[in-house]
Amino acid sequence: MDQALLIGLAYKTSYEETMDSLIELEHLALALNIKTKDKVIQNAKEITPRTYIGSGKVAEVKTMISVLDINLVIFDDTLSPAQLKNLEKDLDVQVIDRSFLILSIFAERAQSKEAVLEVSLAQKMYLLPRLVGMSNSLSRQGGGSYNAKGPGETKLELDRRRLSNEITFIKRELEKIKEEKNISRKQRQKNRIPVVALVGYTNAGKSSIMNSLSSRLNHDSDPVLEKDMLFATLDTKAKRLQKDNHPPFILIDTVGFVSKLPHELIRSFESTLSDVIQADLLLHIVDGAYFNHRQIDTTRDVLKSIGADHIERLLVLTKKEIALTTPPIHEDYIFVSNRTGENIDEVINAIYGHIYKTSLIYLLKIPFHQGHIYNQLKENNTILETRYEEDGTYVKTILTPDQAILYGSYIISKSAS
Ligand SMILES: Nc1nc2c(ncn2[C@@H]2O[C@H](COP(=O)(O)OP(=O)(O)OP(=O)(O)O)[C@@H](O)[C@H]2O)c(=O)[nH]1
Ligand SMILES: [Mg+2]
Repeated sequence: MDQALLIGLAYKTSYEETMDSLIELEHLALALNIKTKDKVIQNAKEITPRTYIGSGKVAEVKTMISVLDINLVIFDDTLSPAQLKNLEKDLDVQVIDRSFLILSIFAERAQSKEAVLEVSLAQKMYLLPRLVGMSNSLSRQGGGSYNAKGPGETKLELDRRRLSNEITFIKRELEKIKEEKNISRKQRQKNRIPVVALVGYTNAGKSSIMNSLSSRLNHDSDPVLEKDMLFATLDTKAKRLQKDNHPPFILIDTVGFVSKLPHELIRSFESTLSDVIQADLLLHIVDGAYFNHRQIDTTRDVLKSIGADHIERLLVLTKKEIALTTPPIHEDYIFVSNRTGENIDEVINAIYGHIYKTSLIYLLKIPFHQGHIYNQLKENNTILETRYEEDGTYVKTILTPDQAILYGSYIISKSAS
């Protein structure tokens, strides 16, 4: 097991905030089997360009390394290529940063072809500017458990050109996957079923909510993986859910966020996150038991950076049955427990309230030779009344504004629902 020393700089942040972030870094490290021996915080008014922390602190850290038998130093912020190189030279152990750590976790967890490609792209983009003058850390082969599945065959001697070619190749592959996804998305849109996406900090309980909603709505598909682990979910899963006598919606579970998420990752996860950008409603899931407002802010920031901040958002807190206090949030939220099922029905009602709030009751006349339209309505909508007349089937049903456009030519009249 690697023995690590974690280093944070209290620069424009308080000591407490920096420590919170280091504790999270400790969990991230543990996800890769790296044990944290100690944490160091430097209060600083400025960043030292050469080594990020000041030279006095570097000397102090060097002593700690030998006393504590440290073989890995992890910085909580992204280091520049030159800083990495200088620090390795000064400290004489392997030095990595938070971005590299997160990328390594993603690499270890990625399963689907899409996620594997996205992570690999992010790693290569991270590596590219760091190739020149890079010493041994980032290219080290299987040296530590955390990068066993690390940047893969990317060795130091690999030149920029080869890395650039690989980046181009992966981007092309991802483009193809995105194309395929677009087709299936178009098909979904053709049926105009609203899409609800689960978003939030990693380990907040997104996958658990998906399972709670699925079982409450009698959806008999396999549950998705829920686990007390950072980044348990890396792939997108979609389920079509429907409350009895109500129209259906698509629920999407996807990757969680973490603070200081490497920007390479956000950029390369474009294909996975595209589902979020296209959603009609976001269920923002927040851990209600280990509540930290920073997690809400981080999720908001990431949503903004991927262009999803305009989408309507519903705040849902989890782990109610073990929460000791009521989290201090100044906006509406639903507090649920995925263990006891408390307030899960409220979430379902709130989803319906949001996605179908502008729905109206329509009377449609469907000619007999267009029975497939009636079948489509029966499958996707709530039919309130069916009457067979001489000139066609008369159907009273609830339609969303999108569906009203789609079925426009069959509409005879409408009334508020
Ligand atoms: N006690 C309790 N535990 C919960 C509740 N909801 C989720 N959990 C637990 O919290 C942990 C994380 O849940 P997940 O659903 O995997 O979280 P996630 O947001 O999907 O996390 P990532 O996919 O890793 O981003 C799991 O161990 C769940 O069993 C809850 O309401 N109460
Ligand atoms: Mg999950």
